[in-house]
Amino acid sequence: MKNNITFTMIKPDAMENGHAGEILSMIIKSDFQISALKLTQLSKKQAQVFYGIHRKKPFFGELVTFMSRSPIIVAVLKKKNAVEDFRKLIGSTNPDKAEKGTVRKLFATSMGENAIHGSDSADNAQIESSFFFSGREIY
Ligand code: 3AN
Repeated sequence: MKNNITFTMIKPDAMENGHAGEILSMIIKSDFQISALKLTQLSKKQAQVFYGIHRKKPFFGELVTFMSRSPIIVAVLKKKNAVEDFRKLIGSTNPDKAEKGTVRKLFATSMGENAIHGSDSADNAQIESSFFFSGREIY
């Protein structure tokens, strides 16, 4: 059961705009079980490390500034086929292309400020969960 967890962040834009409660409700109603949850704020340095894979991209500086500007909610979610099902729930990176009813269609304002993160693979779900939570914080 390697692919039964995913990792998510409710990003600064969604937090600032008061959408956290509604997003958590969508997640729970979609049958994801919350295995770990916390409110935190990334430093610029931590955001650079978390998004290290994008460091050569033109939007990297903007991404790091955005992700560190306000507190975020981070969570580990459990469900069969979690990574794929969660990517469906959040929708495309570009909110204009996101399907109706997805989190990004409802709450994202742009490609950069797109409300929510979801891991793109089971391996990354593990890595990203460990970035924020110790083993004993994941239930
Ligand atoms: P996703 O979050 O859908 O997996 P990634 O991994 O390609 O998308 O990108 C990570 C984050 O980088 C996105 N969630 C978004 O905040 C930002 N990002 C991606 N592409 C762009 C872009 N073209 N312009 C600005 N920010 C971007």
